[in-house]
Amino acid sequence: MMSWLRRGFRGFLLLSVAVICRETAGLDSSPDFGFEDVTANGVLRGWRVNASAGYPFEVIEAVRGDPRFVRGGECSVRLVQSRVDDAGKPLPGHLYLDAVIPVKAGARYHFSYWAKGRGKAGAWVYFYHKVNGVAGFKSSVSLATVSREEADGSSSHYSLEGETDWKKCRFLCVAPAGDDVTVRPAIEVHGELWVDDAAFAPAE
Ligand SMILES: [Ca+2]
Repeated sequence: MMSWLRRGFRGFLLLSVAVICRETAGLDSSPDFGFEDVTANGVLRGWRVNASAGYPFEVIEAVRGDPRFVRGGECSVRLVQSRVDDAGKPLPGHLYLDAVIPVKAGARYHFSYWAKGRGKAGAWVYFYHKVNGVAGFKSSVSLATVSREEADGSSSHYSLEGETDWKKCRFLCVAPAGDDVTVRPAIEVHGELWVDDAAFAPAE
């Protein structure tokens, strides 16, 4: 009898752990910061272009196995957007992380990624506020570069001139007030850039 009870209890524990793991995985959604989740047709599964808000790209192309253009893992992404408006102002593309990340009110984070190529590299975030369990849009913010010196004097973007080395592009994100706020970062590009190894982490 005791043995049966012990087995039953152990089974219950294992089942509980399995349920918790599944729920945790669902919450975190495992952001694809390395651009590694690519279909056989070369489509990135963990990132998307927000068609409703505009900011499309002429080319979004997963790059696999080319050491010149892949910094970490097996894949990176090539982004091309060269269009300008009637006044000659660049029309950048925005590539959005599919997952959303929980943030603490008022806390400072760095959103970063590595880029190479020729063009301008910026960043945006979309904040969502959960009300009654449903995540609703809260605000969108263009992120400032972490340091102007690092970004050649610009507070809004990095300029890449076709250097052969990867450049780390770092941006500061300050979470707004409120409970249950999540953030979706977006990579902003004008020109032709290869991007890899993104990260979103508390500022040191
Ligand atoms: Ca990668």
